[in-house]
Amino acid sequence: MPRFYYILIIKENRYMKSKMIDLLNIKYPIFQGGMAWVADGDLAGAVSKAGGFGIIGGGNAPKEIVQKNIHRIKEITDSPFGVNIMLLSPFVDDIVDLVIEEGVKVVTTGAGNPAKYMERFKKARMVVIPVIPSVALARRMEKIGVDAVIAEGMEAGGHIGKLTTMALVRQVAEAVDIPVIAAGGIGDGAGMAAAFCLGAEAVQVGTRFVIAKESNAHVNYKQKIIKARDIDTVVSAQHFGHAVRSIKNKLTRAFDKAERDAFKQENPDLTVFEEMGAGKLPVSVIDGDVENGSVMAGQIAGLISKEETAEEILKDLYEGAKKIMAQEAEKWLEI
Ligand code: TUI
Repeated sequence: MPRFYYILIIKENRYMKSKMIDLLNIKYPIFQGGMAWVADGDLAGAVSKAGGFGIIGGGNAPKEIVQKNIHRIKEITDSPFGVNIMLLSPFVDDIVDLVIEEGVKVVTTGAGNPAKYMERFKKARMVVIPVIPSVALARRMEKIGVDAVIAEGMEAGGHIGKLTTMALVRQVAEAVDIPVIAAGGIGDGAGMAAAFCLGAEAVQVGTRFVIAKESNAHVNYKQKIIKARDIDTVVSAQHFGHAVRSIKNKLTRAFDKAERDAFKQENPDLTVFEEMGAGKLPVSVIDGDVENGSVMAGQIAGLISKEETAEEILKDLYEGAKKIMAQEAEKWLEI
């Protein structure tokens, strides 16, 4: 009588197919936006540890601060993470040196064209994923050898382009052969599912992670997002600087007035508009002055109401998208 040995093969839980899961070796195809002042080592570490893709926001911070955050994330987790390089930063060259020195494997870029750094990134065998606001820039980025692009619509918080996520993601996905990550206006599973239907291989979520339990953003900032309605964000400095979306407050009203005044003058003083940027961000994120500081947030803020851990947010997004995809598939089956 032969003996049967049963070998129990415990398979790791299988997740969906996505080129970004394979490229970055992550569990969920969900990036946490590299938000200046908010996306520090603690937040990005919590997201990466839970299986998402945590990104440290370089913003306008000097090298030492970004380095501290990189060291912090390495303390929290061995999981993959990235650093966002904000190309308008006065310290951009230092941050490029830093990510290479620190052996950071993935960079995302924002607010410009990263072409002049590509050779160095590629020599260091880094994965490069720029944010792009148009099809033309997506095509140019594909030509210079980036690994994927983040198509960020104007629903996003912070510095934005002109197209909506719906129009941009679809057109970029048709135009390039590299993977597309959708961003702007995505805050739950339904938004995530919609992005995948448009051709995205992953999503990037910002505003919902601002109110994560592991986020060090000031409680006043978090409360502003929790209380915001769909119509409570506005775009400032659209005509005289870098367009920025944030929650309406005293600062945005001052900018509205400055814009109206500038329109009336032949040679308006534009220096006032530069201040709308990162200079006013720590006033709200760190000091909690949400009237005089810039409360950058996306249009999806109206949907975001609960402080949860990064892990809960990732699970809710993924499981929510999965459920909706299954429900829709059922409806679409031909009888
Ligand atoms: O960069 C962001 N969001 C940001 S950056 C930031 S800090 C800041 N604040 C005020 C003014 C300026 C910076 C706060 N939020 N998102 C990614 C993003 N990139 N949005 C738009 C773009 C973009 C725009 C133009 C990317 C490339 C681009 O290329 C123009 C060119 O050079 O061809």
